[in-house]
Amino acid sequence: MTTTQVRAACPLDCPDTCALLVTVEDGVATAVKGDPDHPTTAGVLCTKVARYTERTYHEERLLYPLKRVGKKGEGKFERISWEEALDTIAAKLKPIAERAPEAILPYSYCGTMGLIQGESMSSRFFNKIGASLLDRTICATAGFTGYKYTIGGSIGTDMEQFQNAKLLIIWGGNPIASNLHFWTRAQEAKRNGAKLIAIDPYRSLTAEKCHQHIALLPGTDAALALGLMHVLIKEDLLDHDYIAQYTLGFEQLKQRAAEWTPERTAETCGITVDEVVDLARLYGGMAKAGEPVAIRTNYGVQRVRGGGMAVRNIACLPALVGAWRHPAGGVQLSSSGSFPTNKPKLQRTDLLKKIPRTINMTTIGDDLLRPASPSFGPAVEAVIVYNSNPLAIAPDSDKVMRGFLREDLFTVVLEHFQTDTADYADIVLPATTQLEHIDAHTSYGHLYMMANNAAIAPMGEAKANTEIFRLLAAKMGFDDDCFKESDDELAAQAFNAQDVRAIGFDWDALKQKGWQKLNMPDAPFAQGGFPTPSGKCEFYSAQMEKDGLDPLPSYIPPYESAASNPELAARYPLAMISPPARNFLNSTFVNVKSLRSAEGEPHLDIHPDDSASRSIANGDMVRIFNDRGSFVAKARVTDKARAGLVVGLSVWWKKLASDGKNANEVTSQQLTDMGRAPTFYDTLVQVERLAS
Ligand SMILES: Nc1nc2c(c(=O)[nH]1)N[C@H]1C(S)=C(S)[C@@H](COP(=O)(O)OP(=O)(O)OC[C@H]3O[C@@H](n4cnc5c(=O)[nH]c(N)nc54)[C@H](O)[C@@H]3O)O[C@H]1N2
Ligand SMILES: Nc1nc2c(c(=O)[nH]1)N[C@H]1C(S)=C(S)[C@@H](COP(=O)(O)OP(=O)(O)OC[C@H]3O[C@@H](n4cnc5c(=O)[nH]c(N)nc54)[C@H](O)[C@@H]3O)O[C@H]1N2
Ligand SMILES: [Mo]
Repeated sequence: MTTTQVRAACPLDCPDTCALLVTVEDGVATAVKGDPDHPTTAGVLCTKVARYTERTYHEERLLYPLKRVGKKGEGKFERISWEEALDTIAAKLKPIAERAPEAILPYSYCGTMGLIQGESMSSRFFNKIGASLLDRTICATAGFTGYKYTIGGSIGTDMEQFQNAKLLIIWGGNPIASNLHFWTRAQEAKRNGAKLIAIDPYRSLTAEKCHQHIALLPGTDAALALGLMHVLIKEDLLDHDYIAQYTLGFEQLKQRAAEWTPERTAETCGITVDEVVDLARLYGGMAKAGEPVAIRTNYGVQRVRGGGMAVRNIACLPALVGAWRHPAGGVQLSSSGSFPTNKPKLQRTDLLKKIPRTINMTTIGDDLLRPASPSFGPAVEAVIVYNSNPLAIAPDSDKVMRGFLREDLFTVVLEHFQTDTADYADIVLPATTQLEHIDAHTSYGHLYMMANNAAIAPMGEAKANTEIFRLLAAKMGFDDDCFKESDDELAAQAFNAQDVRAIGFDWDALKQKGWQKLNMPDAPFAQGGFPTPSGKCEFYSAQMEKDGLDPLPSYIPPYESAASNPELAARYPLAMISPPARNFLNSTFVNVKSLRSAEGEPHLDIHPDDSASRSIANGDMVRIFNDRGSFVAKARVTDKARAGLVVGLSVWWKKLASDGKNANEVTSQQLTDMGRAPTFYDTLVQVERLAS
């Protein structure tokens, strides 16, 4: 028997981007382990990726191209050859490409985070056609934009520093589920005497393990940050020198923050005055004493109407108290902006003859149903889905389904499995998993460039996304050289080796080593140097004013809350959030039995006060509904959800739920204040017990 160890990288949409060691015995991957030498992975994997071979060798893996023989959505397919599949697709796309190229729409997100199997050959293909551009907003663009206005880019505290913090505020994140290797460091900080505080409307796995949990109302984080600024300024818990040298607009900010008394803040956030004042005193007081105070803020705060502003306000706090002076101080939202990637080269944006229209992936529900019009352009006639599962993950799901049901829509899905979305495809193409292809990776949690080697041969007739688009390009008659580049040739262009951060980047060397840290300072903004227009942390942003936004930190209430929409709240009195379940990765892994068993079935956490008034007992089946739709779940009566809030951990495959539906039946297509992002956690519902 020959046994080898192959260096790989986890492709999942998670900040940790782990370095993997894959054991291969006679061509079969038998184990996936965390690389013990990689500083952030440190030999540990989450439950999901430890079972990656179970997913790769799953008996339901798609191994051959398929064509639909049943009705859309029914899931009846028949095996066809690659030749037939590619010919069918090219024959459909060619006339559309000639007549109305924007009627062709790619739909993809982060099923893999790889720079190569993500957007490289696929973008070249769609750019050459002149297809509609896709605004990839479904996750992070609200916070990205709010942070950019303030800090200048997605750069923050190095993940490898958090264990040295003395105060750690986990703000709108559940790292035990979604950022495990940060949590390891948070625990180390705790052992070293740090205080951990969670800010989250739900007592998540993480909030439960922190010293303090501040359970504010969803969508009110921007107000809490303003209240903290108020107290910091009033009690002079400030770093005047840092403010004077490295920030812009303090005097205006002071006036704005003056409006946010602890009383008003507490009222808006549904918490106590003491919670506001004590948190500000602790944060400002420790910073003043020279202790490292750090904030890890995540996606939980962003999925509401004012999500961009919430992140912006939070990002102002470290500059006020001078927390950036310490490597273990500051704030981390995402580290993605630290990587000098070469996306224009990988994606060949220069192939575009003109800038096509852009369709927002968040509003796919409306956009697939939209007829041709002068403002919209042509109706969408063909959609090619890869690295995503829109039927399960996009908001206002009933509309998404109705769009994909259109008989005149031609749908191609590149997938590992027959997902909810694949059921609506005309042609399904089998894609390789991370063990079967190569890729280059950045991370949005740490600072390592990562390489993934192929560990095994493709399963069945599966092909890598890149190869599928290469073959399609040939069928379309595209003979540009860029469609002939191999995955290795693509990966060699992944990072800009002239950039000081990636100096010496060499793909062959990276493949051998597996990972290489970016060349970055320990404390990125200790001496200012913010990549904003002014070079400072912008409390006042002229760019925001230009963009029609309030240039100062402000509070934008949710679309759907008791305070902002009492009429709606009279009918739908409960706020619903649907954050990630620990054993799933968005909708990936829901079909892996061992992981699904760990989650059981779709649940709804509901506070005892709210269940009692509805005669709901623990374990009852309940219907969750609003004007957009409904879904069914099993009630868990628990005070983990604050009163007035219900929590349905997600994202379930619809077809694996008893009613064929999931939480996105009730979420809306309304967009955030900035970044054109979804508002998954800005949803009012009613809940009723199902007659048994
Ligand atoms: N196991 C697992 N890991 C994942 C994922 C997964 O599905 N499963 N998904 C990955 C992806 S794509 C992403 S974007 C990240 C997301 O992971 P996180 O950044 O952790 O964000 P969320 O899970 O959206 O929300 C985290 C917490 O925010 C809380 N929250 C909800 N609304 C609010 C609010 O208004 N204010 C505050 N302060 N908190 C709120 C939720 O209750 C939840 O406990 O995780 C990644 N990692
Ligand atoms: N209600 C609710 N909805 C949510 C969220 C929530 O918290 N609540 N979270 C939102 C967030 S943060 C995000 S990021 C989105 C995520 O939405 P998506 O990016 O669509 O993520 P997944 O649901 O995991 O689907 C990814 C799919 O890509 C496939 N895939 C993986 N690798 C490859 C590959 O190499 N080739 C091909 N062809 N396919 C591949 C997987 O099999 C999987 O089916 O969901 C959003 N939706
Ligand atoms: Mo995400």
